[in-house]
Amino acid sequence: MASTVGKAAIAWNAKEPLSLEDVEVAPPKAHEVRMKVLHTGVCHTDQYTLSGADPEGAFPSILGHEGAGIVESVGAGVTNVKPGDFVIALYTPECGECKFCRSGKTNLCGKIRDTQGKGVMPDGTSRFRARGKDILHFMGCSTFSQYTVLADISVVAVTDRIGTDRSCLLGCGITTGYGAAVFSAKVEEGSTIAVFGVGCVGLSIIQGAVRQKASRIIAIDLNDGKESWARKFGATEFINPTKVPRNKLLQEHLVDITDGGCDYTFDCTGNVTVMRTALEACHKGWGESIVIGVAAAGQEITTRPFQLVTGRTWRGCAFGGVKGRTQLPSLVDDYLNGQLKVDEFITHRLPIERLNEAFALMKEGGCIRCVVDM
Ligand code: NAD
Ligand code: AHE
Ligand code: ZN
Ligand code: ZN
Repeated sequence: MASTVGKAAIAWNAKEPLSLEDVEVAPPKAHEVRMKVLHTGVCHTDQYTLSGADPEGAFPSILGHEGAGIVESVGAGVTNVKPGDFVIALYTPECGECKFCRSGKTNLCGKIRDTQGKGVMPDGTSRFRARGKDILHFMGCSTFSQYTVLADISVVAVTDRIGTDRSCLLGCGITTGYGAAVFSAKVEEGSTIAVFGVGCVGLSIIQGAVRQKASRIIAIDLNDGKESWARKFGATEFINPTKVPRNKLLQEHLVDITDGGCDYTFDCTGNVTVMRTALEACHKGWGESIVIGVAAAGQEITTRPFQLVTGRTWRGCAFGGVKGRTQLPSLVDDYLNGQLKVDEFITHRLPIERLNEAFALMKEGGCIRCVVDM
């Protein structure tokens, strides 16, 4: 097999716009898959890494981790997909064999995590070259490229009846929020929940909580424009933290209006002060706060240990606790059966040539998800 050349949006350095250029993409080695990316979403985490805040951020690299496309070729020993299959890229792979996968306790497969975090394939090398230099991979996906190479355990084949412009969003934001509510927190019927940050992830938590029949879903965002979004997805209340009455702390206000606190709270902002508020807004004795937002290098969370002594639980999850190869096909079925909203998240569409504009849209606050046509 030969290298192929396609366009990719390269992040040469943190804080710089991506540069669209030709990239040489080497053929897949054993247990690797070369994928023609057809659509990619742009997640807040791409912006976070490009901003330089990610301790694992390394450059030059090809970002993007919310992508779907078609298998172009496979290396030796690949049995789970074949050329022509429609696939979703998985930044949380699933090998089924490692200690993590066998534990039944987590979706955090450990098989390739070390090399993935260093921006290389499992054999320690990159498949991308541009301007005579090796370019790093990102989150095992690099979907801001027309062609990318992934480990075979980092792809799942799904029916294309959904369309790759929709299935790409199941590669991160929608699955992350929905999974956090349904599979990680396991929100129960009648629960009171609070969601901090009404982006794609927060709206997906709301969608999951509606499915679990939560009775109060309190959405919280600094942007008043998010109220109508939250209510459209099923939130019962909306709070702008800057408008909390009588100079109360937001956590005190939430405890007041919920007869002692929330059953579940979710941070989808990546702000460590918000994470504390979310924990302290939980009900004494049983409330659980789930951290989803990613915080900048050097940031740490604090609270009084008494908050935990008195029965609140503080935890987090990645990719909603979802095992991609096992569970994503059924989420696609849910979409096809009308039980999972996906189309509603797409506020913008751009061609690859305008991918940088997706980051500007994210900052403006009116964009839930921008789908990029590769
Ligand atoms: P987004 O930018 O679309 O949404 C974030 C929302 O939070 C915005 O509406 C913003 O106005 C709001 N916000 C920011 N600061 C706030 C504050 N102090 N109080 C209240 N609201 C505030 O982002 P997204 O794509 O939905 O991602 C949300 C977070 O989750 C990001 O940190 C992202 O990196 C992270 N993320 C984590 C995972 C995971 O697996 N753990 C997966 C996807 C995204
Ligand atoms: N690299 C960062 C952490 C970034 C992070 O937490 N990533 C999430 C996915 S965000 C998707 O939008 C994740 O999967 N975490 C688990 C993992 O194994 O990376 C840092 O702080 O070093
Ligand atoms: Zn993401
Ligand atoms: Zn594994």
